[in-house]
Amino acid sequence: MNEVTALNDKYGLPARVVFRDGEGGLPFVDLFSETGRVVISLRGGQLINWTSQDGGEVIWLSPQARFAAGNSIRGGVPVCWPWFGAHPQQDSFPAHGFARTAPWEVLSSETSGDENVSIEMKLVQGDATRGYWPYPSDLAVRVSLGDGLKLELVTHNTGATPFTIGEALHTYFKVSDVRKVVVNGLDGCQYLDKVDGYARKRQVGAVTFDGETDRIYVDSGGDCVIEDPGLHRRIRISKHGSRSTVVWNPWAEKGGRLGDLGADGYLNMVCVESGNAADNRVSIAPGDEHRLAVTYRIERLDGR
Ligand code: TA6
Repeated sequence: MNEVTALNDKYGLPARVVFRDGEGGLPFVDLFSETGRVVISLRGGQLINWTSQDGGEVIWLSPQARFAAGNSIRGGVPVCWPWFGAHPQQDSFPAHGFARTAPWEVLSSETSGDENVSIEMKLVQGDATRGYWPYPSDLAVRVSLGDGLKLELVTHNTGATPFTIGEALHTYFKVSDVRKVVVNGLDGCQYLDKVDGYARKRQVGAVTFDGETDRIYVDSGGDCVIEDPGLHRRIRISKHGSRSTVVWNPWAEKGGRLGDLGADGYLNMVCVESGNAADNRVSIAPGDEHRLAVTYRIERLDGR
């Protein structure tokens, strides 16, 4: 019996939770609700698309995304764990940790009425990952589709020593034209400007985009809102257990160099990432859990 068949037998729910062979032969799972649909890759535990009944495509996936083993998938919601960005000591370690390229296993799936459907997955750790992360730990992701889309990232310290993580749900949102959107909710927040040598600056007003933008806003726990007049919508981002917000758009030159964003892909995406990075990394005591939760909701600008 192949993996997808076994997954459907154990966790599939007809017309609501359906496992299938996706791009690159990766096991994918589709979650269906009357409010929309999400697609998840079990490699990386990564949501790769969310289409809302009333808002169209919300989470962006690069047309040039690579699904081969070892590659991170460009777009969706990559899971950055147990560090964010470059590893603090080991240059050879993968950027944003190893969770997003590792296999994940399904823990459970469930539905509640026609609107709510969810799945819980767990990172597979072992000999292949211990060299990166020796600490006994569990990492789970829960994806819940219903009134909006909720993602939860739960780290459990199952060992006898404390450890410190950096993390983020590195979400790529689809926008009409990044030059015409703004991100509200970060006014007054301090940020590290990666485009300017990680200089510490303070946000004034809304975040706008007219070039490469790569900022870690620290001590930023409030809602953010992506205002997109071109798509007649705003996307509200509400979070708990996350003190950092990362805003990223590579713009044309870096976007072209990435090789999997497409020539003009930068125009139709913006990352607003909920995490704990830089000053906000999280220390977890033995036996304790840390939960990062974020909910995305669409609001129509034209009142429809
Ligand atoms: O979250 C922003 C960032 O750290 C950028 O500096 C850029 O590296 C981006 O992540 C994408 O990283 P990736 O390793 O997925 O190409």
